Amino acid sequence: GAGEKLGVYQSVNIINPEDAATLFKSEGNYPERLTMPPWTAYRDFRNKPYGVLLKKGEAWHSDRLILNKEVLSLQVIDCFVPLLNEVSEDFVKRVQVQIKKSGRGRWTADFTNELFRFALESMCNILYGARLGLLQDLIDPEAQNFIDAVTLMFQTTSPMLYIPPSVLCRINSKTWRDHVQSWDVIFRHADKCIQNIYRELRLDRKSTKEYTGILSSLLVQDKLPIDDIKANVTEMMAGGVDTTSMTLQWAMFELARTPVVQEQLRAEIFAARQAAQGNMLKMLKALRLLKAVIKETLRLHPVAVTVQRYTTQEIILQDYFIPAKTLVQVGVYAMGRDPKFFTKPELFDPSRWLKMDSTYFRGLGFGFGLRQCLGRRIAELEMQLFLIHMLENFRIETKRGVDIGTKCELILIPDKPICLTLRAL
Ligand code: HEM
Ligand code: 2DC
Repeated sequence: GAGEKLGVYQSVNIINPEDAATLFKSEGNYPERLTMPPWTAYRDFRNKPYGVLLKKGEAWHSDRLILNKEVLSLQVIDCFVPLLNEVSEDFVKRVQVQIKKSGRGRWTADFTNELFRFALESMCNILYGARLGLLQDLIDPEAQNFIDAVTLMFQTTSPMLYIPPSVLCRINSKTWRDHVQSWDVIFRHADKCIQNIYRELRLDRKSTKEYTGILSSLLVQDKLPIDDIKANVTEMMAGGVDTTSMTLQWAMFELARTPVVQEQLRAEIFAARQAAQGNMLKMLKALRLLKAVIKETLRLHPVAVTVQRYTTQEIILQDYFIPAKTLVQVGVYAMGRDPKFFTKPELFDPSRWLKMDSTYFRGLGFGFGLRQCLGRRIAELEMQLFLIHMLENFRIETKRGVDIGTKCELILIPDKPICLTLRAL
């Protein structure tokens, strides 16, 4: 555990699952990760409240408990299935139309923006219980602006990570201005969506039996002040675009490069579909390989290069005493590619997750514990349903021998466009 000085931060970096276990088991009731000065600076600058992403201590804890019930709990995620399922089905229809148009039985493209649109449409359908129509040919330019703003927001974060917020604002650099502008677009568009639902809810209380999305559920419950609801819904709407879409793109790329696994997965899906007789919840329970495919994708292609915590007490890692209040970073990307923890790490082999004798603290793609990804269950479901429908309808192919690396634009993304071919089965 060598200490490294990075700008103004000092951190201890670890990659051993046992060390990660020691760290997370002592994280306490209010775990904190590395602060994001540009993100908090924007909110302070515009006088906007923080959501759970940026809150700390008891304020974070109480909001997080309320949100967990609406977003992460086992009871509520079943409500998401029909909402996410229809978006995936519409994506398939869109691909089918494109294939017909091509006249060649296939569609070859860089699917980045298609997947951004899919991810935002999915997220909004569960947040607002309403479709934005992003899987049509012509989409609302404001939605596209929102998508582009999230990307630019991430891009402009990294260069400012180690600059104190007060300085950021004072120097008024191009990066800072772009950053402010992208958050402005994000908040304005989210606010518009939120206002629509808010108004609807006050006019006519829709049939209360049907599930109408996370936002109306939060509004009806009335446990969080409206400004906090807005802050959190905005974070979820923005957090749900690049994360799941990039992971899905990597998953399709790996499945295209490993046709044997793709066929096994397709077989599992067909069998589960038959056995479940149209009961999607039952079907999802049976898909063990599918879940392993997603874990394996996040092992090789995590969204977050590290998961970090400030220690709350002294701990021992590899014989080193780590004092309280030290920033410790678990190198999730490095761990996933280390032969000490994964045999033949370069191989895309989802079955390793089914037969490995120990997966102990090896699957950290969504972080860990009380502070883990709030959108984890949504992301998992969304990605599972997408892959189910895609594999039931198309063969995924890619050119042989094209190597795609990874670059960091705050989140990890492909270093060049990934070209995929979807062929009607
Ligand atoms: C936090 C990954 C999708 C919202 C995180 C963290 C990771 C992560 C690693 C930090 C967790 C920690 O420190 O332990 C991912 C991945 C995703 C994904 C890999 C998809 C493949 C989403 C989605 C949403 C979302 C769809 C929208 C609901 C959040 C929020 C936090 C968070 C709000 C902060 C939670 C807190 O501080 O309490 N995510 N995420 N994420 N994520 Fe995600
Ligand atoms: C970036 O060194 C690299 O889920 C830094 O949905 C350490 C670090 C800290 C926090 C991580 C961040 C990295 C990557 C992006 C993450 C973020 C926590 C949440 C965020 C992983 C690894 C993300 C993408 C959220 C973003 C929500 C936002 C759009 C409102």
